[in-house]
Amino acid sequence: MNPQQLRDTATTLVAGDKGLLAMDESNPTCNRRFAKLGIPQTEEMRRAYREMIVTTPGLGESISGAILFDETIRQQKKDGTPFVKAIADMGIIPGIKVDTGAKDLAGHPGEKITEGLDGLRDRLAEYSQMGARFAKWRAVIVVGDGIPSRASIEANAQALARYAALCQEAGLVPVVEPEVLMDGDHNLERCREATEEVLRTVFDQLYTQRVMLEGMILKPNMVLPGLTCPKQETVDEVADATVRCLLRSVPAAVPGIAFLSGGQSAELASARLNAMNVRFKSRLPWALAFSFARAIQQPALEIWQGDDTHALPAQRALYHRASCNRAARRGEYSAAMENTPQFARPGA
Ligand code: 5MM
Repeated sequence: MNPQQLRDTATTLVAGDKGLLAMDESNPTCNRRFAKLGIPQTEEMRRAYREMIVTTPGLGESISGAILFDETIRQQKKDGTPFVKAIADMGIIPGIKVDTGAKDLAGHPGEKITEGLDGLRDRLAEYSQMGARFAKWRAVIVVGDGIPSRASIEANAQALARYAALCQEAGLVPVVEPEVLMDGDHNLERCREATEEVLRTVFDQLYTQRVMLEGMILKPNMVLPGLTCPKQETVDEVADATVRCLLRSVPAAVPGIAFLSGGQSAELASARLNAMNVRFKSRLPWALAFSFARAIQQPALEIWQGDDTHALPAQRALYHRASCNRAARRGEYSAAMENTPQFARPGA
């Protein structure tokens, strides 16, 4: 482990107004998203889709790091250029998802535990050799009747901390992602309560496992009402609740917080991130950035539809969403940007 290198990588990932692009959907998740649009669920289609993403001109203006899946980090562009090189050539730091998925937690119906610690040291060494400089692990916390349980919170927090310690040993910056799901009719306060408990437990475990906080990134959910909760708070109320929760639970030594989008619409995710930066940026110890998958990719995927003749408009949509989120980091995003052609760089 080289502490200075870890610090430098973590700081670079959240520097300025850039953020992360999560393009680490596992094959089942990617296939599910393809199936909804009638796109064939094959390895070649997944490769072609990822090629469309990594060849988007100007993506590096807004994106500091891209999280890949195991299949993707081993793939190349049609001309033989490895994706890792294509990404690095745009000034984007390659990263890798290293968990092997959320499974049912024994004895706790409805709850999940993320797996992937077995053999992780060797996998990290391989990914590092392939050019990855950071890694990601996602824990899934379900909110419902009587859950999340302490068992699920503690087991997931301990796995996140053990993963993070192994990453730093291997010279990779851990992106620590405890996701409190939006699914359900719980209200914003319930999400705040669960998120705060989860984050406090995660940082307790990170301390126990001797993880260097300056060399990591936190990737949490925003504090939101459940998707089917009748009361949906305003953008500013969500921003306030999220920042208040983070101030109570995230140590100042962490360089950056990069939110997941979690199923919010792309526009809402940008608006909420923007509101946090408008209202609090100058008073926060850490950067507030993004690490979105759906909220950056979904419009582009819907345009691409598995047809490479749609690549250019799809890339425009991707570039546009990345640019909107870059503006949100500065606190300069507005709904009006959704209709301006200013962000349409690809092929402009
Ligand atoms: C929560 O998912 C992460 C962020 O994506 P969204 O911004 O769409 O919420 C993402 O990195 C996630 O880990 C992958 O897309 C899904 O991974 P799996 O392993 O579930 O396929």
